Amino acid sequence: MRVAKVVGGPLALSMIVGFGADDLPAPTPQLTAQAAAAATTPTATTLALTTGTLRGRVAVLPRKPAPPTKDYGAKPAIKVEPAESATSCVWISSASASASAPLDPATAPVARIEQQGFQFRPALTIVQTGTPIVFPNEDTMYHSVFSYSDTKRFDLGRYLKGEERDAIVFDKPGLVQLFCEVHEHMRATVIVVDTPWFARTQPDGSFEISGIAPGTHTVTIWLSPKKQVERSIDLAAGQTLEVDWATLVENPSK
Ligand SMILES: [Cu+2]
Repeated sequence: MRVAKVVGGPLALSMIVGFGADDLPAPTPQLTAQAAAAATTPTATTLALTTGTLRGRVAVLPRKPAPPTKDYGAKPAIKVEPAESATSCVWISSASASASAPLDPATAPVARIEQQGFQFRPALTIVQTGTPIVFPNEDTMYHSVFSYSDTKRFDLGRYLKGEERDAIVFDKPGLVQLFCEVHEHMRATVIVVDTPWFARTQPDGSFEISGIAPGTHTVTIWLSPKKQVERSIDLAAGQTLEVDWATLVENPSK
């Protein structure tokens, strides 16, 4: 049978099901590659069956306004772009010691917070403990990133576009507020969490976290440095749990 011989895998079969045996086209290299890829990703399938997904919406509060942009005395005058839209963060506390262990900074993915348009981008970042973050300057003038937060204190000093600074490793869970010593209006927040299951929402509050171990978990919804809310979920293997917590600020008892 020509059909059975073409390529293996469910993708290839579903794509050729509409053809009669006589008008079946020869498989293209691209089709073969797709089928091979589908056949060699059992890990993703296994993960989907053994873990769960949390998806939904949470509230997003307006961000506390930063001080107004001053005349910083730059010549020519700097062009300050609008700050990013406000977002929230969601994370799921892990009861598993291995999942909640800090990442090894040597192998952890490096996060990035740019200074661009005289704003931090992103303005809100969530990372797992142990994650290094780099702070590249993408503007044409000096920035000087620093934090006085107990969770992570550092001061990168003044540097220009293209000048490298070492990554900062965020090695303790907690909240870090970032500032620029040159531009008083620039603000950003980093949330460091002891869990691999976290998300930063879209500006409309939507989010999705996958790969979560089944069980009963506490979900933390971070809305501002002074406002976070907890919820409990029961998640089964293979389940996608849909939640709507968009109004939880108005109804805190809900
Ligand atoms: Cu700056």
